[in-house]
Amino acid sequence: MFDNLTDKLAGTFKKLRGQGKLTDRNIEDTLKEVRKHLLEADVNYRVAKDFLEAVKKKALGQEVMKSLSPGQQFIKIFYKELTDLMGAEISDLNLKVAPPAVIMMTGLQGSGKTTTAAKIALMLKTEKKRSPFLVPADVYRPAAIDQLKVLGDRIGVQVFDSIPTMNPVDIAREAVAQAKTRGLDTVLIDTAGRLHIDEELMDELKNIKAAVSPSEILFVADAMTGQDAVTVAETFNHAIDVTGVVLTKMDGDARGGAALSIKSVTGKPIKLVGVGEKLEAIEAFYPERMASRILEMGDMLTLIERAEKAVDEEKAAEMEKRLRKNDFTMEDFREALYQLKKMGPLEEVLGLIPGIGAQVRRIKDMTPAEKELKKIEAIINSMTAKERRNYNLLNGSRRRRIAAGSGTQVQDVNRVVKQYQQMKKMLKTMNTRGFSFPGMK
Ligand SMILES: Nc1nc2c(ncn2[C@@H]2O[C@H](COP(=O)(O)OP(=O)(O)OP(=O)(O)O)[C@@H](O)[C@H]2O)c(=O)[nH]1
Ligand SMILES: [Mg+2]
Repeated sequence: MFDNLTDKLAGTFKKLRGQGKLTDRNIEDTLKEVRKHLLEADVNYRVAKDFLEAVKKKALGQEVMKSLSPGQQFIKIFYKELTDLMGAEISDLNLKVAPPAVIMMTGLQGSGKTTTAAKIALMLKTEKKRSPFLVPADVYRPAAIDQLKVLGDRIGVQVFDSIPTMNPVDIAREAVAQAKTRGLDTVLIDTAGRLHIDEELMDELKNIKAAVSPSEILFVADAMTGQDAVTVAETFNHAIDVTGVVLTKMDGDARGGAALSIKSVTGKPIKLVGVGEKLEAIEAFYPERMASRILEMGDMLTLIERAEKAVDEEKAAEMEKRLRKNDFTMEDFREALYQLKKMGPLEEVLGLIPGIGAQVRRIKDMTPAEKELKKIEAIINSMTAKERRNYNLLNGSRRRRIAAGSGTQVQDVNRVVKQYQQMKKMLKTMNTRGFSFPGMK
């Protein structure tokens, strides 16, 4: 999802590394590149422009934070604005009305209305303990009614028995009446798609809306169609005042344009995203998570925030210097563990670092509790200064001596050496990915 955009942004942000601070000049350069990336990702021109202006204003007004590098500072601002652009908050489906709540699915042909109707039904049934009623109101395409019946059967959800000669408005009205008698609390109306927007379709949707007063009118958009989806959403919204957007096919190689522009253009939140053909493949839309996925930073910002509070800047700077020289020693390792510990449970902290979370999960021994930390310290203290600077000196007999000296086992010493190596590797990974150790510049 949005891989291309993610890579390009990372490339641009990386250039901020090695810069002393954010200046008019490097902010301008960065924004120019970002603008190109956004337009290439098919983000609406005006949306991109407004967005970049907001980022610029914040970046220029940013007070200098000692513990953050320019790249980190910029990413922090960028991330916040990106989240706001997509809606800032999670928008749940509004079903808090006298039952049955009615959800109307709208959108162009092939956008995923029918599939999404079934997905939502399944989600409401399993997660919200609701009893959905699927209603095929597409009487134009011969197989449309059957398509929904098959899906309903598969997920054990009742389907209204639409007859192709019925009028879609009557179908909707009758389905709602039937839902009441059947004791079903959520009616999902699957409307017909069109290749293009036309008056007739809009009138039909308006009439259905007037007949059954849906609490949700969802515009289903194919994320792969980028800005086109946004234009169409605008038209639908004008005509029938939609309540939210579902972006489908986010599992494909959508470029991001639709996801990034649609909220800003229509003023309507993205509520759900479709991430596959399977009926389970639907997720709530979290603007924050999406922004962090786009920037591929795990929860880098949480980490940045904690780092601001906890890291001893002098020590961090010292460590950074050594790291630069690829000279991260056992002593630095010990120090790093203490610094990280101040930010919270080590595993959790490391898990927040992009590209490292997964690595950490693989390393089972990576959670030294207080006790474990003491042990590590004892082991490192039992090494000679030379060994701490060059762990290659730690041969078998030295390791046995160190174990004896620190009251531990050889396996413990081996493990510490291994953890040290892993930490060193991780820091290197962070470096090459354009991130530095919290508090380092
Ligand atoms: N990969 C992927 N495919 C999807 C997703 N949602 C829908 N599809 C596929 O898109 C195609 C069209 O889906 P439908 O649900 O039939 O679309 P529709 O809007 O009801 O189409 P019409 O009724 O013809 O207007 C189907 O092949 C679906 O399997 C999704 O989130 N991911
Ligand atoms: Mg359909």
